[in-house]
Amino acid sequence: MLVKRAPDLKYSDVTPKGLYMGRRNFLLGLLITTGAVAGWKRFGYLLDGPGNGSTPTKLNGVIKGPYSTDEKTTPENDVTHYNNFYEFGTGKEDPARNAKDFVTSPWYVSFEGEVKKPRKFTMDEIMKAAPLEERIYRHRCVEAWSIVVPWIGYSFSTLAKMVEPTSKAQYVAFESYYDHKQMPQGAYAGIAFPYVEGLRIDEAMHPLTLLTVGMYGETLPNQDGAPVRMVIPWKYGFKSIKSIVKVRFVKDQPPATWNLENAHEYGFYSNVNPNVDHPRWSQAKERRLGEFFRRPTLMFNGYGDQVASLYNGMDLRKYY
Ligand SMILES: Nc1nc2c(c(=O)[nH]1)N[C@H]1C(S)=C(S)[C@@H](COP(=O)(O)O)O[C@H]1N2
Ligand SMILES: [Mo]
Repeated sequence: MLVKRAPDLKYSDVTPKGLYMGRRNFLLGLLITTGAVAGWKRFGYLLDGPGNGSTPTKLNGVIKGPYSTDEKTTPENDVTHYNNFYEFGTGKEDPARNAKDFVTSPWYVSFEGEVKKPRKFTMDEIMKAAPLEERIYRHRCVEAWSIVVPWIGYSFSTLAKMVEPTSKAQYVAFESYYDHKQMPQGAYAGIAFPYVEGLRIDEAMHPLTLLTVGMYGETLPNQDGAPVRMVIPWKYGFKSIKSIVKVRFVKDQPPATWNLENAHEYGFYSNVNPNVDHPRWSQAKERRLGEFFRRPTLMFNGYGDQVASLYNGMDLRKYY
């Protein structure tokens, strides 16, 4: 049975009403009327910088990161208009339309559980914790379409190390933001929210696992998981959880949304594997968005050299 869980803190609880309504002027007025000059620095990024809702802004000082594929990148318009983000509707074009006014600042990501230094990171702290890298990764949805995206971020492990996970931390549980007021279409999606996902600790700490804050040179568009999401390129797309607010280090394998909905079709590991079909369709091939002919799907989505050793001795038909 599915139990709906509520997030500890609703976004509407921590956000000034005007901002919640998506009015920038409210914040400007607030700063001016309260004479909050000191607040300017703190809220500066809300006004002109990362994660301020629907308009992606240019990210400066991005360096070239490791592991980039030299395959042709998918046209940005395809990547931003063919999405899975069920909180904003189940149609592929729904998120682009319905996430336009999604309020993504202020934003906090809480790191908690089996760590020595639990803390909440502000979006500003996340943006500044490490140099931002562009990494061109293949991304493959379990529905047999794929994209090649110049993501921007840095290894999740960089931030994780700052909270000092203990030896009890065997898995990492991720949770997306959910607010039915901002995401009314979620009520019809047929899955439980908040969206949750999980990784084994060694998968989470693998350098390929990207804490992602941007793409195509800019901050993330709302429909692609603003202001911060995960990208795990050797796993099916649903592991790459969007708009995260909570990261919990835990002892036991955590729940994962699609696995909760249908464990028979979606395993916890969900490594891209052309040899293990989905019960309802083949996973042997995929269609790259913008292309006509399907191409063979690669084991671990082509990242086997980097990640195959994580699964030594595991039966990947059993742990699909
Ligand atoms: N919170 C949340 N994260 C999510 C999803 C979702 O519905 N909600 N869909 C997943 C699926 S199935 C895929 S394929 C990718 C799609 O990412 P993209 O739209 O940026 O291509 O996001 C994943 N992350
Ligand atoms: Mo997906």
